[in-house]
Amino acid sequence: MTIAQKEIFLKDYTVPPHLLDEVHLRFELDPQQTRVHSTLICRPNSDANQPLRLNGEHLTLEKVVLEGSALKEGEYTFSDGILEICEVPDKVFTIEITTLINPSANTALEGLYLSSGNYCTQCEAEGFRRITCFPDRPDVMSVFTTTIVADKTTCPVLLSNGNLIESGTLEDGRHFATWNDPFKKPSYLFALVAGNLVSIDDEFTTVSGRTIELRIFVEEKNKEKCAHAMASLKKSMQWDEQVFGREYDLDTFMIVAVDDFNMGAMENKGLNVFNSKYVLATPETATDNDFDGIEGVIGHEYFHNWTGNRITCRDWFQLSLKEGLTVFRDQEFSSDMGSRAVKRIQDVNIIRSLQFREDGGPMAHPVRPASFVEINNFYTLTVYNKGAEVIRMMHTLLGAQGFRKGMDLYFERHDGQAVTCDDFVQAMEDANSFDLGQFKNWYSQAGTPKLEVTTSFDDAKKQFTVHVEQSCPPTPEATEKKPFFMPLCIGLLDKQGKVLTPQAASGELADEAGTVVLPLSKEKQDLVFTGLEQEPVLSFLRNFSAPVLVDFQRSPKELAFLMAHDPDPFNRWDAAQELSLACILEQIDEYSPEKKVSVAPILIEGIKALLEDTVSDPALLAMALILPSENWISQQLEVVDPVIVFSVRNQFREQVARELAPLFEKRYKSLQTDNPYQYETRQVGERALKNCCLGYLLANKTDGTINTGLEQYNTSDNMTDTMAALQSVVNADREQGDTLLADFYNKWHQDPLVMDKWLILQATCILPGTLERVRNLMEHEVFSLKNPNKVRSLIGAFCSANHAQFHAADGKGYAFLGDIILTLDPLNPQIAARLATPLTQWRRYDVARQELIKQQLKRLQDTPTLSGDVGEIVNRSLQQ
Ligand code: B3K
Ligand code: ZN
Repeated sequence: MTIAQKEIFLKDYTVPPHLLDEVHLRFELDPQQTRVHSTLICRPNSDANQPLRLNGEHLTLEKVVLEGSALKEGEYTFSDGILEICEVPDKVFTIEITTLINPSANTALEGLYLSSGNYCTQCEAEGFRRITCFPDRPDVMSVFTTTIVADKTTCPVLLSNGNLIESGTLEDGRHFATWNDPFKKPSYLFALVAGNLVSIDDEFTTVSGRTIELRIFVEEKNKEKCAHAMASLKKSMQWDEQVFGREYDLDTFMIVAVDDFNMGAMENKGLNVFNSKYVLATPETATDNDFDGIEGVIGHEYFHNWTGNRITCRDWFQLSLKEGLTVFRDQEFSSDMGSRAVKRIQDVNIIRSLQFREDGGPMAHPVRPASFVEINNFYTLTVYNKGAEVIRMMHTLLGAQGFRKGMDLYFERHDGQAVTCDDFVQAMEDANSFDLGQFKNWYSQAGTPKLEVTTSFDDAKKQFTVHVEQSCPPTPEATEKKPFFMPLCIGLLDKQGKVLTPQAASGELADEAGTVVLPLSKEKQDLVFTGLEQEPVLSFLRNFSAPVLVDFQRSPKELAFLMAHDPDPFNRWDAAQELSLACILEQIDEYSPEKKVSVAPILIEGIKALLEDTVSDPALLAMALILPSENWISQQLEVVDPVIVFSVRNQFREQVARELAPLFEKRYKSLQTDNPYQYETRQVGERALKNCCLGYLLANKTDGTINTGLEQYNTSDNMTDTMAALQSVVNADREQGDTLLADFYNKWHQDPLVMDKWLILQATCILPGTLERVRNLMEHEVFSLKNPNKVRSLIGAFCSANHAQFHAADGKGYAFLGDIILTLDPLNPQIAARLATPLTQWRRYDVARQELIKQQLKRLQDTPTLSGDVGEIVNRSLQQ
């Protein structure tokens, strides 16, 4: 049975029939019975007198008052999530609505809910309609004034968007606070927080000399863990001024950390609500990765103030307008704060391993989707990360200055508006007199383009030609694809490794690193370079200048040459990846359980050179030592057997570890230090390299290697080294691993974020028996199905990162996930739908696994009470 679902189309967009001049809200907070009074000053937005339609879900409607008189039954209807009042004045009018909601029963974590006893809200995308009846769409923007009334002892802190304009005490131990946000905003940016919180305060002086009060609100026990978040916030504010000329606009910027949150964080105007994972950190409790993540997410949400809040989306199809752009901005911020090349490699890994997979599956959709059933399912890698790549390509095509001109024009034109991706591109075009017409195919076509590349050299003409042929596979929305327009960054080297400064026959010149940016627009195109004495070595798609797959046949020797000589750090790393990928694929091809995997000598030599390299950035060396991910390897295969992929990659790693054991040990030792922990680029890179070496040392299972891990665990004074040691031991030896896990639990069981790490380590353990372990951990007191971080750490990690065991041939992993989705769906459909992602990929596997996965999908589809969230994923997955 297929559940009928309501699909919404971009082509059906119409302007809102009513706009709002003002919104006044009054919350009387109570865990079970919160009453919300809202007063809306409405204005008709068309000549034809249209009924007033407001969205309202999961609430009790108590009262509707139109222009001062209460409406009686029959004067309005309220069904299927719509409150409709047919007879409304054709001039400005007032409507008052009273609703009753139950925050304590809200396990979906959308709308108003409780986290650790504190009230908080999540309204994007459509959570506001769970609070009151409202035109809950992003193109209805208004000024909000919010009064919160609550018990003074349990809720000493009362927060909403904007500025505090009044507060005071009421009878019965209650108090109130009134907030006014002078900037017009859509309902999805509304926020309310109330509870027992403390704040860490600081300030920032803006470029124009205004002092902004910065406040981070947390539970009392966490107040020592906010220094890094605060420092990151100040850096973000300064960076946006320097790089984009954007100054903060309110007098206060507040962040609240909560433990129960469906995603990373939320950019509500002046009052960001964060998953505590992206706020709380000390060297003892958080890893370098966590510190990176906090800096990036604090930046991301802060940057939304201009790209998202001041200028917002007209409709949810335009989500990438704010998300792709803001991801691009946070990527640039992190690149400027740390190592640019490392950041680029991390971002490209996400695109290749995860976004390409999405693009190749049943959930594939363009950066600007054309339709959806549940918008929450479209907060995807495509909208966010591919969206950021699309912005990056414009940056590459127009240059940093041209891009900035486009951004300035965009802000100037659209401040205070709800706009479309077309408006953004138009600003870029107009500011630069650059035609981006064909470029817009990136917004409307799904799928990963593939470039087939060959080269030729004409001795007589001293001419080198790169032949490029682009294609894009069919995706659910279209079979025929128009060619994409993209920048190709290209470099040439001579056979001795010297960097050449090529000149394109079309006129483009190389920059100081020898990179030429050439636009590709045709299905088949020749890129010609002139004035070359000998045939050069091509360095193609430097810095991953377009989100495409490249099919360019190169010998291991050529890849090793580029690994050693390419001046583009990204391409040096990429050559290393491609070489290991080729070797691993060859072994997968020849796989038999009896045969030992062997590593090609040229690769061993390459890795040896990395370990002996004392000049390059240690962070980059660490990245180069990591073998291609199982996801990325799997994407190269016609039919995937995840058990074989894991086994070959793992044996490969063990073999490298064995052959180069003394070098791994030497490098590991050379990176030992007595310097106290600091989160600082050089140290982070050195720790990454050291811990990468540790991983290899323990992968070489000979006597005594485990002791190095045990020793690091016992002597470490920071979570980065502790986790690296713990992970290596847990994956090497069950008994010793269990001892350390017990010790770790004793030390940290009171810290939920550290316990998330404890769960992830166990869920991703490569030793046999992990599914059983995961099942047992679900019974453990630290686990809760109601907490998204716990679900992601235990179940999400097992199903999406432990490929070999999740995809065990007996299908038990699939059945386990099916059970969990069915249990979680009624509680939190958004998280349940996310968990279903691995099932969408069923077509990639062998027939036996396909059948087993389909059984689970059908079982979900046959569940009459299934949510629209999960239903959409399941239906799309099973569509032919
Ligand atoms: N805009 C939010 C995401 C909201 C997700 C709603 N399901 C966080 C962000 O991207 O900054
Ligand atoms: Zn965002």
